[in-house]
Amino acid sequence: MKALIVVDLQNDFLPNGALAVTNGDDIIQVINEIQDRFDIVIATQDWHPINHQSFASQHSMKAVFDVIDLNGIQQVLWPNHCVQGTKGADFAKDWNSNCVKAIFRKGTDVHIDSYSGFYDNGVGNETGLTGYLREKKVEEVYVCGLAADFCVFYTARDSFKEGFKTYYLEFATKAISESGYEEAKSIMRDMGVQLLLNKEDLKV
Ligand code: VGL
Ligand code: ZN
Repeated sequence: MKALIVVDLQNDFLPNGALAVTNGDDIIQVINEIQDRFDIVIATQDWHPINHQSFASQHSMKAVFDVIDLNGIQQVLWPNHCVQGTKGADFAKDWNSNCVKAIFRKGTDVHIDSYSGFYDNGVGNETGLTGYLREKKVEEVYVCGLAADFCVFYTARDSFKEGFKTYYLEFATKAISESGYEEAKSIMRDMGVQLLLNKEDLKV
């Protein structure tokens, strides 16, 4: 079975969103086009409580994009984003999300961030995604969405680590930082994640 994981395709990561990814909306159409070819479509949803500790607003004397030590883990401080139940946390309205079979919410624990759809940044708590994929007899995982250098990268990395043949859809993701994106791609190449640059490279 082949699964498509659409990572955090939410308003706050689109232009005018709280943590806007440049041209983030450009990928919606291609995701709409390819998603029907997969046996299962799964979404992740960044879903933070209002006082989440990854928010710069929760730390005095700190600014957005500062890096701090949060309970022993390096943490980039973000603007408030994807707050539970807000419009910013909703899926992009132009995305046909009707085909989504399961949604895995992450970043719900106030004390720790969760870039990956599989487990939090401390690799403590699982979302249940691994178990779900195994239950559904998934062997190949295709990852797209936002943002390329954070949640899409970590989700692809952990999918590979969990033993799934993993494809990272470069044509269906956009990055927050271009240098971070280059580094993420080089790590994935070295690991064995398959990077697909163009839609035509997708043999599904
Ligand atoms: C993300 C930063 C903070 C992402 C989520 O979806 O890539 N990035 N929260
Ligand atoms: Zn977040």
